[in-house]
Amino acid sequence: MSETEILLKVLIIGDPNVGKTSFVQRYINNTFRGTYKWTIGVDFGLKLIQWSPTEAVKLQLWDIAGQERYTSMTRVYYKDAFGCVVMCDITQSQTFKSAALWKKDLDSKCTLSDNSPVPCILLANKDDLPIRSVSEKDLDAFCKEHNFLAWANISVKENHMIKESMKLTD
Ligand SMILES: Nc1nc2c(ncn2[C@@H]2O[C@H](COP(=O)(O)OP(=O)(O)OP(=O)(O)O)[C@@H](O)[C@H]2O)c(=O)[nH]1
Ligand SMILES: [Mg+2]
Repeated sequence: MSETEILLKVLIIGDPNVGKTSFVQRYINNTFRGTYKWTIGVDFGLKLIQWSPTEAVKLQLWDIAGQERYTSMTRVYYKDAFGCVVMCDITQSQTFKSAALWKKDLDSKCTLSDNSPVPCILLANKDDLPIRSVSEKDLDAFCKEHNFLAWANISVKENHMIKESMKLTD
């Protein structure tokens, strides 16, 4: 039986230090490193998902450095994206404000081929920490206001909701 393989480009964006690279490493290699080494430009990850006996999906993850929001390179990185994860840190309310700016930046520079917005989910990382700067009610409202398909609390450190989050649609 021949197998169909589809390549899909998924962006991972959000402020520096929210855990984007950690998320990609956890999702692909199931590893976690407690120290911070900021990304320069963009890193890539590849995850193969067996969708059905005859169909495989290759997710090409574009892990974009948080510092890049202030550069014009984002337009180049966003090109041909099929979906997007915007990540924030539940202990840092500023990272939610930035998530809205990242989403605006994406929507202003990139759409799907039918001109509709690139589907985006919001992941609130570091759920293992005791400090919470944004309530779940606020997150619901934030998602509706900024047109995210869905949101989830995750902890890359504790491997909580990582695989599940990549299947979120609503
Ligand atoms: N407590 C806790 N720390 C985390 C979690 N995920 C990531 N971190 C830590 O947060 C820091 C930043 O993680 P990175 O994944 O490098 O952040 P980034 O978003 O890729 O940052 P830039 O590359 O600068 O954009 C590191 O010290 C991680 O160990 C988590 O779920 N819980
Ligand atoms: Mg990084």
